[in-house]
Amino acid sequence: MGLFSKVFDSFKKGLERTREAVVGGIRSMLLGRKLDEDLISELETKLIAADVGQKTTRHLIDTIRTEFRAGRLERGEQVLDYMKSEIKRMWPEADRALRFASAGSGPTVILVTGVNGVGKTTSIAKLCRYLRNQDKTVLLGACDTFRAGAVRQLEIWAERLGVDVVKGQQGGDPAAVAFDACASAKARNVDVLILDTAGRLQTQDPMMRQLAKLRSVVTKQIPGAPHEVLLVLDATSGQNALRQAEEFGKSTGSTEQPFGLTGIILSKLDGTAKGGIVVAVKDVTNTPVKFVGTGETSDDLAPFDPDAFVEAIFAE
Ligand SMILES: Nc1nc2c(ncn2[C@@H]2O[C@H](COP(=O)(O)OP(=O)(O)OP(=O)(O)O)[C@@H](O)[C@H]2O)c(=O)[nH]1
Ligand SMILES: [Mg+2]
Repeated sequence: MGLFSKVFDSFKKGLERTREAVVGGIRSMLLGRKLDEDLISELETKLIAADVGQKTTRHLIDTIRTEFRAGRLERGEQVLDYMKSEIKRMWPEADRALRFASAGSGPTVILVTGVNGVGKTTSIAKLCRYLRNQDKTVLLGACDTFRAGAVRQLEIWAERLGVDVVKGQQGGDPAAVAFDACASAKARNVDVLILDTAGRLQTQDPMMRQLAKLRSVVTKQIPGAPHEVLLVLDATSGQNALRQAEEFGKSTGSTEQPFGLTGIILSKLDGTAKGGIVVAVKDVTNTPVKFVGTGETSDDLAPFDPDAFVEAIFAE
């Protein structure tokens, strides 16, 4: 199966609830109808309900209205196609790929963060599998020393995936674990080190400072690292996820340095009818969604592909 169709299938599966509950409604509302001002207003309400965000909804509705008044859009069917192409145009090609250390300056370090229970550890297992499928060697660092059972959870994944974990003391300093993990990744010459961190609220200052400290330890150990700082957002939390993206994005951590998020993993897309949030995240942050999680196994991760996403969400 080609990569596009594989990604398309996983999006289609993951977006089933969104498609049925929300986009299905938009489709049946539009099909067979002549476009008029009433239909445009109905569409606006549905798009807001689909969680695609205020900004994108406004953009779509404004352009549809302009096209309608100019006589270029006349029927509901045309509106569907028009929305598809407009939404696809939102994402630039360049910024979605994972950034790796340049040759000879490795290992690549990926730091994963987010609030409690959003799916950080599971996403790390998925990412690990994804990288292993590309023949990369991976090491995990268990920097969640806070929650009892967190290290064990990561170890269970690591055993299944056949990779090693660097860990420290329960309750110990996560930055110390990060230090050891970097040293070990260098000594073993692995391609990628992924660091798991404890869940934290963007409003918890000490926890955010701890994260900034961890980050600077990594940078001291491996210049240029972390190459990726990925924020995991739980798609089922809707508008709340958007607020987290905003806050983590501008969180200073060390008070003078922006924290430097490089990407978003949007998890649990399979468990929600709020799939439109992929579009809304683009609205409120400049941080690209790099991956989406569509289930609980290590295979349920897909690189975010706007074309596949839009085709899947509008599929019949
Ligand atoms: N359906 C579904 N469930 C997911 C997905 N990703 C994670 N989960 C589930 O979400 C729950 C929490 O996942 P974790 O990976 O432990 O989340 P976490 O962010 O590491 O949690 P803390 O370390 O406690 O902050 C688990 O039951 C996972 O199986 C996903 O994409 N889809
Ligand atoms: Mg965790």
